[in-house]
Formats: sequence, C-alpha cells, structure tokens
Amino acid sequence: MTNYDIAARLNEIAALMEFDGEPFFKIKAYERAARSLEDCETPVRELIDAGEVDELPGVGKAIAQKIVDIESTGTCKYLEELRAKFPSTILELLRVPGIGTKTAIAMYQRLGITGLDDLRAAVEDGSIAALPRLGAKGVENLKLALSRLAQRTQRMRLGDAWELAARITAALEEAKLAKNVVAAGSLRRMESTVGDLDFICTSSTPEKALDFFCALHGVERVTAKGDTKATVWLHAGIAADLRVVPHRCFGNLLQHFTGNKDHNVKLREYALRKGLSVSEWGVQTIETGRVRTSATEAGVYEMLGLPFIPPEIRLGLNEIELARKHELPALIEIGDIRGDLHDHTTWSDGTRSIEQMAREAARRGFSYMSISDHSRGRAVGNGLSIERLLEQIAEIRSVATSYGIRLLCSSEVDIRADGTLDFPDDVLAQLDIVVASIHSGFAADKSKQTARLLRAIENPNVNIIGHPTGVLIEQRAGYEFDADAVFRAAAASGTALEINSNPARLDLSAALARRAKELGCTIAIDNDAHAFEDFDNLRFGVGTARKAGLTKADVLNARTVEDVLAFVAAKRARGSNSQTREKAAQSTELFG
Ligand code: DGT
Ligand code: CA
Ligand code: CA
Ligand code: ZN
Repeated sequence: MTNYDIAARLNEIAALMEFDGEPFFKIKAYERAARSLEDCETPVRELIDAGEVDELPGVGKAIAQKIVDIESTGTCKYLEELRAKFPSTILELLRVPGIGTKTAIAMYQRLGITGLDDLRAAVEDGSIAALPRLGAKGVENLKLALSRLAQRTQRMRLGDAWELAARITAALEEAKLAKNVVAAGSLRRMESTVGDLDFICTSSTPEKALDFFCALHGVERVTAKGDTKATVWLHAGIAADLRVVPHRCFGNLLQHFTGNKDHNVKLREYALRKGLSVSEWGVQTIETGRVRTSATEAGVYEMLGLPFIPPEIRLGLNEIELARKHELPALIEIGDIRGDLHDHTTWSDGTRSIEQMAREAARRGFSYMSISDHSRGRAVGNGLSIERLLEQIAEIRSVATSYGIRLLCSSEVDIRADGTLDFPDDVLAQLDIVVASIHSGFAADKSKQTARLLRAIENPNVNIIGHPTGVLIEQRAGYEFDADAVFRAAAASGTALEINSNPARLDLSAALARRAKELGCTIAIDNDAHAFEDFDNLRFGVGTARKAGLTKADVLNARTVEDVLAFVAAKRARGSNSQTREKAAQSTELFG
C-alpha cells in the first residue's frame, strides 16, 4: 500500500465519522494524519519498521495503530465498523460540489438516496424537490454539478493549484535539473480555477529533467513522455505538463503558453496587420522571412511594438488596443496594500486572539487591520451579541496601537432577509468601519435579493459589502441580484464592495469587479482571515483585482488609515442629512 492509499482510508474514516456525528476535532485529527501521509516521501512500511509512525505530524498512538493495521491488511476494525453503518456508496454523494455531509444525510434519511445513481434518478424524476430548503435554484445547481461530474470538467481552485505548482517548481529547481521554471497558463493569469498545469523551463539536460518530473512525489501516472515534453496525472486530481524549451525562444514559448487563447489570437491578428507572423517559436517578418526569437517575454511584446501586458489581463478584451495607445492601467500590486478591513478572531469563528492576529498582520507589513467578527444572527459562526460586541470594542480601544499596528473596531454584520442589519444603528455607529454580508437566504428571487442589498447599502453605517455574490467556486452559484443596480447604488452612496481573497470565494469575481469599477465603485481587497495562513491569500485577491484592471486608486485598503476613516465619515455625514437620504432613496428606485 502506498502512503496515498493509506491516506485515502484515513480520509474515508474521517468522512464516515462525520456521517456518524463524531465531534469536529476528532474528525480533523484523521484528516490531518491523512495529509501528513500524503506529504511524507518515505514509504510507511519503512516508518513502521523503524517504529516511527507516531512521529508523523498529527499522528498520535491511536491513529498510528490504525495506520499499521491498514498497511498490512488494507483496512482496520474501526473503518469496518463505520462502513457497516452506511450504504457502501454513500460517500459518492460528497463528490458532488455543493453536497456536504448534512445534505447527504438528509438525502439518505428522507429520500432513501444511497449514492450517485439514486441521486441522478431523483433529480431526473423530480422527487429531489421534496428535500427541505432546496428550492428551484438548488435543483438547478444540482443538475449543473451532476453534469459536470459526468463530463469530468471539474476544475481545481486557484489556491490549491498554486500550492501544487509552487511545490513542483521548487522541487525542479532544487534538483538543479531545470532553470526558469514557470507555471504558465491559467494559473499565471490568476484565473479562479485551473484546468491543468503548464510548466515550462530550460535545461541543459532535458531528458534528466523530464525523468525527474515524471518521478516526482505526487505523480499518480505518466500519460505521455517525449524528448522535450511530458504529461503526468497528479494524485491531487489534475494533469501537469512540463515542456523543456530552448533558452533563445523562452520568451516566445512563455508568451504562447500563458495565453489565454483569445489574447493569442488577437495578438496574432494585430501582428499580421504589421506584416509580422507570431508563433510559439518566434516572430517572423513576412516580407523577408526573417524569424526573431526572444529569451524574455517583454522582448516578444517589444518586437510587436507593444509594452509588456501583465498576464492577468491577457483576456482577449481590449488590452492590446490599450497597450498600443500606451493606456494600460497601472495595476494594483501586493505592496500597495496597506491594511486589511475584514478579519476574524476567536471572539467568533477565528482561530487566533486579537493580539495574535494583530501581531501577525503587523509582521506581514500591514499598518492597520479591522477586527470584524460575526454578528449574533450567525450562530454557526459563533456570532457576537451586542453585549459581547461592546466588550470587544472596549478591549480593542484599549490596545488600539499596542501591537505595532492600528486596530479598527468593526463587525461583519449579517444582512437579514429584509435588508436590515443584525445590529441596531446606534451600536454600528460605535464602530470605526462596518462590513455587511449575506450568509443565508440565498434562494430569494432576484428582485428581493436586489432590494435586500440596496437597503443594506443605503444604511449610512455600512461601508463594505462582504463577498457580494455569495459564490463558492466550483461548489455553489451565488444568489441572484441586479449587479448593475447594486453597483450604482454602492458608488453613489460611498459604499465599497469586497474582493474576498479566499480562493474558495474570490468574490467579487474579476469580471464583476471590472464592471463595478466601470460604474465608479471603490473596492476593498480583504483577507477575511480566520487563521495566520489566510493572510497568504492576499495574492489571490490582488490577482483578481489586477484581472479586473484595478489600480491603487480604486482600492480602499491601499489608502492610509486616515483616508479609510474619511471614507467612512463621508458616508455617515451624507446619511445624517435626511434630505440626501431621501434623494438617495429616490435614485435607487430608478434602478429597481
Ligand atoms: P486551463 O488549463 O483550461 O485552465 O486554461 P489554460 O489557459 O491554461 O489553457 P491550456 O492549458 O489549454 O493552454 C495553455 C495556453 O496555451 C493557453 O492559455 C494558450 C495556449 N494555447 C493552447 N491552445 C491554443 C490554441 O489553439 N491557439 C493558441 N493561439 N493558443 C493556444
Ligand atoms: Ca492550463
Ligand atoms: Ca495545458
Ligand atoms: Zn462572511
């Protein structure tokens, strides 16, 4: 049994424990142990022989014994007990994006659905509609998810793909068999999902580099291998290509394999009009037949008379036109971000205290941070009552500048079904800045959802709309609403919209953030951190903002803390003038 096989059994135990109602922390222990096994390059057999299994991170005596049993027999007593309690196909349901354990249990107990075949049948004959709180929208989502599953068009989220690519790049470079390793394609363009990984590199020993790549830890099988190129399938569930390319045309190949396809097509059309023919191997002057190559990507664009176009905006929109006129936006950069306006602590569902989060954010170079825990309506997020919020405000005020960073009092307040907020105005007014988010009631129809968001935006104490569409990437479509109406109201009222940097969200999407900018909105790029490692997600939020064409001027938390507070004060001042409020109400009616 390979480490991956054993890890798969531990994950099965964890999944079945969840069905069995075991506590969260016990389940997590099995998941952590499985992860350790996947990361461990030494075969478990060797660890067993050396008596070192319980030295794996997260593996205690009890789990170690199960690993030993699984290694020798393929299973263990506990796994068999769990398997006996449920239909053997029940875990298939979890492969459907959007179905978690709770839904799967409800499907099983209420409708007798034991696996994917039953589910397909229930969706087909409509009996699935009997599932409480699913709604017409839910049925639609299920249909979509099932068809994707059937076509194997499931894509990997950017965050997971990024982590994989970083490991593979580091391994190749550390082995000193390859140079200039770059993951091109959709990953480099910071698309929210990735279909496959496209590595390119240079090497003085291509054959050795490809052998090494095909034998990498994490490779499940080699699907193709030649002199300059190999394709593998990774245990993580995604394919990866490695192309070893000549140094002199590295820039041409990198440009080609970065895409996207539409950008490449438009670039070739543009070049043809200048008498140049572009391919992955070089730029040919058609009249003379002379081919020029470039080791750098910038050199390729230069040959075409263009400035460098950042990968994130190579979308086949108007970027070539803008480049030609030297009107490309100066895209926001990670270094431009000064603070974070949406973070959680142990006061609600975060994993770290205020002090720990503050010191970590300071260490990472932020100069200010909002503590924005959940509000009381969000019971699963351990939301704060008014009393606890007031207590928290007092604590934050007393340490506001003690940890090397300026702390702002905030809340991620729930937007209720009718668009009112989960805390009264006199409480919200005591905060420095307020994030308002929708966490429930996704099924409401488009006009209700639009009215709900507009009402929240009209509140003078709401400064940022958190994860504005509610989408979970490759898992759940967001709620429906009239985006233009909401964006117009946000711009008119001085309310920022969030790009949530969590790779499961990336909400607003680049396309919507681009539209929001067109309509004059300010954007906050937030970590929504619940743990230290969540701060690493900023690159994805900034990447999404760059895809949207945003500059420093568009981003609220690229401003100084004084300017952020002025942004808040301006909306409050407008809100306290009742005449303006009336006007705002009238103008939002026009969009309704
Ligand atoms: P993915 O893998 O679906 O997330 O998306 P990409 O963009 O990584 O696409 P992929 O892996 O099929 O190809 C990588 C790049 O190679 C793509 O962005 C542009 C270039 N490319 C692939 N096929 C074509 C093509 O037929 N014509 C042109 N001009 N470029 C192509
Ligand atoms: Ca790709
Ligand atoms: Ca590819
Ligand atoms: Zn939230």
